[in-house]
Amino acid sequence: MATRIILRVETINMSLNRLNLSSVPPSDRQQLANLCLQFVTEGFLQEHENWHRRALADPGVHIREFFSFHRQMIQNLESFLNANGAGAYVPIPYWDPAERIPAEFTIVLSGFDPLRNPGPIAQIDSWFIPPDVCRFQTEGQLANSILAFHNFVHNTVGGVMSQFNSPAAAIFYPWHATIDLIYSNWQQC
Ligand SMILES: [Cu+2]
Repeated sequence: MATRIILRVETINMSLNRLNLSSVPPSDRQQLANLCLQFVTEGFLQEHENWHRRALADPGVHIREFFSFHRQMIQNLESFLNANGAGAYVPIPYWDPAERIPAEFTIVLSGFDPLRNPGPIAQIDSWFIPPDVCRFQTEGQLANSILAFHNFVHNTVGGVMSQFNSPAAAIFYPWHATIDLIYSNWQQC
């Protein structure tokens, strides 16, 4: 069931060409997961935390900037991969939370809390998949609506994924590639 829904995402979103993380060979996943953690800097974690603190204080920030802020993070990682001879991994594959996190992607930066639950977590509701996603009239409505599910996945995976330092988890990036895929699909409506 989950596979069928995600295949629709892939079909609709051919232009972006994000792969499902589960279809990437384990050796490539290992390399990409390591690169994701090499990309993380202290300053990057701080920037992410600052944004989330601002968004907690002003819910309007979440609604207006949720997609663009996280898209910028994914694009920064993709630029890093391109600059380090790993352009083959661009665009970052997405993770379907209806599938278990691949073992290679359960790693977190040393010193941060390990993940508690590799899933599977939950299916992405068909509201967020074309053609239904096109019923959202504005980016703010879509952001407002996806936020609870996005948070639920972070919190259920647990460990550092449920904290301000969630970008210290390798799976953060494929999970936000999924969020970005939903946003891209909506933009193409
Ligand atoms: Cu997130």
